[in-house]
This record gives sequence, C-alpha cells and structure tokens, in this order.
Amino acid sequence: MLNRLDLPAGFRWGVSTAAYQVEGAVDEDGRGPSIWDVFASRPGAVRDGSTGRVACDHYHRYAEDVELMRELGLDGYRFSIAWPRIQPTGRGTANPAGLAFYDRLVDALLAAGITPLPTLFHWDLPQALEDGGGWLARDTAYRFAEYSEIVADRLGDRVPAWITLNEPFVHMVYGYALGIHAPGRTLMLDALPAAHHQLLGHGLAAAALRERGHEVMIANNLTPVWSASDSEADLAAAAAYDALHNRLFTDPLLLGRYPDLSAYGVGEDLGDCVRPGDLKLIAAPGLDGLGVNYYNPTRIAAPTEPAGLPFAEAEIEGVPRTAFGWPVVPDGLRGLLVGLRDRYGDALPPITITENGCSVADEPAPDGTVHDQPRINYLAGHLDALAEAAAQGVDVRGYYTWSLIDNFEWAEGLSQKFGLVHVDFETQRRTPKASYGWYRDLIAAQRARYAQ
Ligand code: IFM
Repeated sequence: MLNRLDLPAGFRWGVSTAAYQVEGAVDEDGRGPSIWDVFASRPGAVRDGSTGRVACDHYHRYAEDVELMRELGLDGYRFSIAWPRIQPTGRGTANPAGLAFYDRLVDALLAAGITPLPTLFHWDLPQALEDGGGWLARDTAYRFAEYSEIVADRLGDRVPAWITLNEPFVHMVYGYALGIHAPGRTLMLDALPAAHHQLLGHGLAAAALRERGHEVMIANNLTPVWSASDSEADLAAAAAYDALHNRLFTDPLLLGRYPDLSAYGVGEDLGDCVRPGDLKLIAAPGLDGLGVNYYNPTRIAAPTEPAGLPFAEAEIEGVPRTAFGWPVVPDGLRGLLVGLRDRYGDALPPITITENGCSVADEPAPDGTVHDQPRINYLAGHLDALAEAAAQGVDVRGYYTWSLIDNFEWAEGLSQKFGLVHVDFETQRRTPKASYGWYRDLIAAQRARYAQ
C-alpha cells in the first residue's frame, strides 16, 4: 500500500482560499458591489445571516496569513482576485487601489518563498454585470477576458500560472439554476447558457494569458458518479448526471465538443447559445493543467417521477460524514482521477488538486488548542488515495487543501469550518489547529524523502 509520503518528487503543496470568503473590506478602496454582497444581504439567503462584509479581514491581515503559510512550508497559495476590486462595474478603467492590494499580497508571498496561484473568478461577479444578465449574457465572457488582461498585465511579471474560473458547474447550478447561491436565480435548465458563457470567458482569457507567456488552468468541481445499481435505468441516470456535472465542463475543454445532453432535451447548441467557432475558442489554447476540486462521490438512481430531471440523488451509506453531512470517501478521489485519465487519455493535462478538505465542528478547548482529528483523517485518507492514483499512472503535480482558514462558507455563512487555522470572528484571532501542525510536518517529511 502506498501512502502520502510516496507522492512524487517535486510535488507542490499548497492551500486555497477565495476573495469573498476571506477578504472582507467590501466597501474599501473603490471596490464595487458584487453579486454576493447583494445576495447575502437578502434575509434568509445565508443560514446564519452573516455576509462577507468582514469575513476573515484578510484584506488588512494578509501579512499575518502569509506568515501562517510560510510556517507551513508551502510551495503555493491559491487565492482569488475580486473582479469588483479591479473593475468596480465589471468594465472599463482599472481601479489602482484594487490592483495595489494584490500587488502587496503577491510580493508578500514571494518574500515568503510561496508561489502565487491566483484564480481570476471565484463567483464574486460585479453586480453591474449581473444587472446586464450576468453569465447568461454573452458579453460577460468578453468582459472577463478584458479584466483578465488587466490583472495579468499588472501581476504577470511575478505570477507564472493562472486559474481562470472556479467551479463553473457549481456557479451555474447553485447560482443560476437553483438560487441557493448568488445571483439567486432559479432557472433550472435555462441556466445552461451560464455554463457556455463561463467556458467562453475561459477560452478568451486563456488565449490572452497564453499570448503573454503564462500557464493556464481551470478549477472544476468533479465527482465520480456511482450508479445506484446495474439496472439500465439507474445506469442511464448516472450517465446523465455525469454529463451535467463533469463532462459539460471537461469535454469542451479537452475534446472541443459538448457531451450528449439529450436526456435533458437539450441539443448541441445548449439552447441556442453556442455560436460557430466558440468550441474552438474554448479548447484551442489548451490547458497547462487541470485543477480538480474533489470533496465526495455522488450516487445516482433513476428518477422516481417521470417529469423533471433525468436522475435522482441516492444516499451513500456506511461511510463517515463531514459536519456538512458530505460522505467521506477518499478512494473516490483515486477513482475520479483514474477515470479522467481513462476517458481523456493524452488529452488530459497534468492534474493539480486545487481543493480538497472537510468541514469539522471544531472549537477551541479551554486551553486554547483546537483538536480537529476528523480533518486530519480526511486529509490523510485523500492524500493516500492521491498517491495511489499517481502510482496508477495519473500525472498529479500538487495538492492545495481547502482551506487555510475558517471563512465565509457561502449560503452556510460562518457555520461550516474548513480551515487548518481557527478564526475567532469576534476578535479575528487566528489559532492554528492540530491539522495545521500535521500538514506542516507531512510537507516536510514528504520533501525530506527526496532530499536524502
Ligand atoms: O468553500 C467552497 C469553495 O468556495 C468552492 N469549493 C467548495 C468549498 C467548500 O464548500
């Protein structure tokens, strides 16, 4: 049995965060409103009524957070850039103070020996663009490319690689189909143009980044889909779900075409939004790496009602659960990666795990220490599974755990905690948890293995 210490030489260790979840300072230095500012202020939109107004106050405390990362011994930090800080209305002239913040952050990271890995869009669309249709509007893809160029021109002398989008599937489904996230639309299948326009934005931005000599990745939320049984109906439902969750976002990027969505009554034009040449643009610049955000597998059965979606989600039984209630299945990560390699073959670029982690209901003990053994078990299991995937021939280059610090977990507010570092949201005091020390020691031990 291989384990995490067997991960390859040169493997890159990191942590992930996202702007709206950690930065706070939403009204400072010329930042414009984002869809999350507007959505989170609606009564009932966020479980505990919290917003990202202050979050972890990372905007002011980034130096302390970079120091925490330095002590972990990280290779990289994946963070996101808040588009409304750079272009407050999503278009036009750049806001110098917004760019200056990321300048300071990047410089602090480099001084700590940590490579910045920015994500250009992690769900905080400028509200002004949403008022014009958001990702349902084709124009947003062009605005995204323009914004990406502004950021790359400013930070590109110090940032070698970029992630264009974070989890376009989740943004489309939660934001545009179900209304659980910003912008809170409930369009069901009419949300599909939000998938295509995000991918088009990726393609346009990727071309611009490539022209400037940068590497380009995208971070997709991927899940291995398990059929509830071998019955034809369950297998067909699982294939339909796989097409929507996974293939809708990887096939166009890696194969230059959309998957078969006929189970949804949708043709290859995704409801009339795909124009000639779009798929070429999406696939053309190629990817230097595929970012995989993995949390759990999904078990799918045939729908019980004939009308509606062509699948039903089934329980995964007999496995531990995170505080969020998500099933913990480390081997699902190995299965997912081997499945990607089998499906895409040579078209699959090297893989970086850009998110993986779990929420734990952890609180400081009376002596101030935070014991989050379930998180250590989760990370250890998934890293062992990653080592197995590498041994089975998957080219895995790095692992960025979600997340450095407890932060604003979208519709769950501050109630779900994913951090290696506890944050007291009253005082903003940071307390490294047991998992922080565990991760630091693991990174050192894995590197030491190859230094000998
Ligand atoms: O917090 C989120 C992150 O923003 C995107 N991926 C999943 C995480 C946990 O839900």
